[in-house]
Amino acid sequence: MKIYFSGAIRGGREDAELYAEIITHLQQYGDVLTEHIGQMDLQEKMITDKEIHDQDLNWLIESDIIIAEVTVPSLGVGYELGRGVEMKKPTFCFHRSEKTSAMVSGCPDIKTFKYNSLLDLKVFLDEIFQKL
Ligand code: 6IA
Repeated sequence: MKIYFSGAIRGGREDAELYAEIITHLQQYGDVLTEHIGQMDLQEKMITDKEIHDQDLNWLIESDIIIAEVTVPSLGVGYELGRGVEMKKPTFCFHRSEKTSAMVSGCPDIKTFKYNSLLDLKVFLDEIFQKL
């Protein structure tokens, strides 16, 4: 199972530690293609935006499922969700905020969950992967 985990990078890194915890939890279910999203020391590298886009799009195409943490708003995450839905990938979004974008929570092809704690989130993830 190839898992595409999506979380904010230029949108803001305040949840980076949480992304790392989610990725560790997801790794029991498969290969997380976007492991770098949880790296605390993520820095702009000598890689062009086109290379980032093309690499991520290839991973998205390769993936079997998309899991996104959308509490920190991110243009890139929104873009990946839209492309993933077009590709008919099973797509799941999680947020702690009261609401998230209507374009996410209102999309019938994205399953959106509000959660309070990492433990809640892990329970949701376990249910999702057990049903696949
Ligand atoms: O708009 P954002 O940067 O917040 O978009 C975040 C989303 O886009 C993530 O889910 C990633 O899959 C993707 N993304 C954005 N920037 C990068 C990136 N930057 N590397 C890989 N995926 C990215 C490389 C520079 C980095 C080392 C700081």
